[in-house]
Amino acid sequence: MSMLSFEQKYRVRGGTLLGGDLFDFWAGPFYVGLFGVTTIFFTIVGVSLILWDASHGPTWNVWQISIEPPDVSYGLGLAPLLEGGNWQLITICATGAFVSWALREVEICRKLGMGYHVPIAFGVAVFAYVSLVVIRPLFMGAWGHGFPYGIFTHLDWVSNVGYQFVNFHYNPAHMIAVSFFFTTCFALGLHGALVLSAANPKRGEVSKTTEHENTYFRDIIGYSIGPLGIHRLGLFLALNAGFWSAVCIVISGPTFLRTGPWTTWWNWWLEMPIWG
Ligand code: UQ2
Repeated sequence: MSMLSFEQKYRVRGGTLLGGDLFDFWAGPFYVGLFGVTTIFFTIVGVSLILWDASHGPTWNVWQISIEPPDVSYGLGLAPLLEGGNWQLITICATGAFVSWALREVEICRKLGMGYHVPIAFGVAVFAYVSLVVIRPLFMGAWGHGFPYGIFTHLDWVSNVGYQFVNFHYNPAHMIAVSFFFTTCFALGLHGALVLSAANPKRGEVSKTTEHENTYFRDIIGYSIGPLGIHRLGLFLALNAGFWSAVCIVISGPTFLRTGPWTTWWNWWLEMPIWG
């Protein structure tokens, strides 16, 4: 797949954002670019820090390893390496690697003359991560509000933060995010099933086409969004799931927003003057 006949036309110099021609080359099938170099750099440093921190920990059990953020008493200052300083450096490396990867995607879009849908979509996922470990901790005045980097410990963090707001499901932005996640799954279920059933008819029959797909949905619900439309809808639903997730956590905690606990936040509805 890496040497399609039309690659010669598109595998061209230029389109770089930074670094000019210096890193404008490929390593086998992979475009390098300045941001390929910075991605590799942040990844190697970040993973090394994780392993080095874990080597000081009580376990090599992958489910139990956890790199903890600093205690909230360190505020927005730097912490000693083994008391949250590694978490701070790993967060810088992770954000650096994710942003580098997004910018490498932008350079590839520019080379290919494509729209920026892919880096924008990836950027929303990065935004969801950054809102947890940078934006919300900044608003709350301590890096200790970030989540720990461990498989089970990050799940415990989510549970604890949820209960700090009594019942997180009353968070209106959380409701919107969850609804978008469910709708994304529903749309992908419809789409994947439709494509596979059209592409894989019973033995001896030829694959069906887009017109059969359209007709299937017109027959069953009287409407087809179309083969381009379903992908636009999928992108819209997925981006909104990530975006409202970021919103729902950023509005939970910062005191100047005065939003929690989420159960009593809804008192504005009960206190409306229209009830007399
Ligand atoms: C469709 C279509 C596809 C699809 C799907 C539909 C031919 C291959 C799944 C049907 C989708 C509809 C009716 C939209 C559903 C709306 C929500 C919010 C889930 O028409 O075109 O292309 O895969």
